[in-house]
Parts: sequence; structure tokens; C-alpha cells
Amino acid sequence: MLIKSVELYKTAFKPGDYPEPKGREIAFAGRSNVGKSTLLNAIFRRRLAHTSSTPGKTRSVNFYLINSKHFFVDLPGYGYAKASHQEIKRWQALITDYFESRPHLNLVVLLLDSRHNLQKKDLEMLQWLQYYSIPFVAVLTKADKLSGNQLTKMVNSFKEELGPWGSPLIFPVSAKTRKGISELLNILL
Ligand SMILES: Nc1nc2c(ncn2[C@@H]2O[C@H](COP(=O)(O)OP(=O)(O)OP(=O)(O)O)[C@@H](O)[C@H]2O)c(=O)[nH]1
Ligand SMILES: [Mg+2]
Repeated sequence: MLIKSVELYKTAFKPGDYPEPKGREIAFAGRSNVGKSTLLNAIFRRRLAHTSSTPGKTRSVNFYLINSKHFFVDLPGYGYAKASHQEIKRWQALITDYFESRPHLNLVVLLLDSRHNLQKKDLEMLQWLQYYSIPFVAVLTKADKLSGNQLTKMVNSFKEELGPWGSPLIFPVSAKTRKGISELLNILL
């Protein structure tokens, strides 16, 4: 798919504050700081999404309209250590409400840090995806931080860990070198 146009269409801070569904809808989920907004910018080839080296940057559900037709949705990250109890509650309410109110959601791109194995928070997200029967693919981010050998090892280890979760497709990517970005885009739309 060629991305001809991208615009930030809607920013939702409250549950229910979403636009009417359009064509396909693909949401990007993952732990805080894993690189969701950075990956979206690499896909868009534009710095539209705000990114930061400190976790907890994206606090809202951001709908990007692609080719005047499809939504790519940047979700706030989970499992950010400094988040207060209240923030975690707010985040959970926003995400569960989002999943529940978008029955047409086509796909979740679950971002996982290529350097670490599945974390407790990732398992919680996997349980939600399973509970809501949402199809997903896994993206291993920051692949540029690993050597070729290390990356192969981690891909195999994720393959094993994700086996019980339906053996999703796994894409190692780097927003820095653009490795894996076009392979991922090919399956998205
Ligand atoms: N080396 C490298 N750094 C990356 C890559 N992708 C993201 N980063 C860095 O990781 C940090 C977090 O990136 P974000 O895109 O803001 O992360 P996020 O998942 O949107 O975080 P939240 O909005 O807090 O949920 C930034 O410092 C990015 O520059 C990558 O492919 N390679
Ligand atoms: Mg973000």
C-alpha cells in the first residue's frame, strides 16, 4: 500500500470520544516507550506523532486518517513505571472502552521491545486481545540495537513465547534504519 496522505483526524482523551468508523482500522499497542509513535512516523515518513525518550508521552487515543479512508490509531502505552494508580486506571478505562467500542477493529499491531522477552504487561495485553478476539501481528522494535545474531535469537525466542497466543506474524523493525517497515506496511492494508 502506498501512503498518499496522512492527517491527525481526532485526539480522544475520554472514553467514547471517537470518530465514526471509516475503512480499515489498525491500532498500535505496546508498552510505554516501546516506539509506537516513532514507528508511525516512520510509516508516515512525517513527524506527526509526538515521541519522547521518557515514557508516558502519548496519553490520548490518536486517530490518523490514511488516504482519506483508513484509520491508524496510536494508543497510549502501558506499564510505565512512574504512572500513578489513578493514571493506570484512566489508561485501562480508555483502552478497554476503545476495544469495546470498535467492533470493526481489523488488526492490532502489538509492539514488543526486541531486546527483552515478554513482560507481565505484554501478557495482560495478549489476554485482552484474546478476550476481544482481535487479530494481531507482533512487531519487535529497535532492531538496530541488536546484532544480526542477537536479533535472530530474539525472533526465535518470541516465536516460541507467542506460539500459545496463536503464532502471530512477527516483524523485526527499526524506525532508525527502516528495516522491516515496508514488509510490515505490505500486510497492513
Ligand atoms: N534506536 C532506536 N530507537 C527507537 C526506535 N523506535 C523508537 N525509538 C526511541 O524510543 C523512545 C520512545 O519512542 P516513542 O515512539 O515515543 O514510544 P511510544 O511507544 O510512543 O511511548 P508512549 O507514547 O509513552 O507510549 C524514543 O526515544 C525513540 O527515539 C528504533 O527503531 N530504534
Ligand atoms: Mg507514543
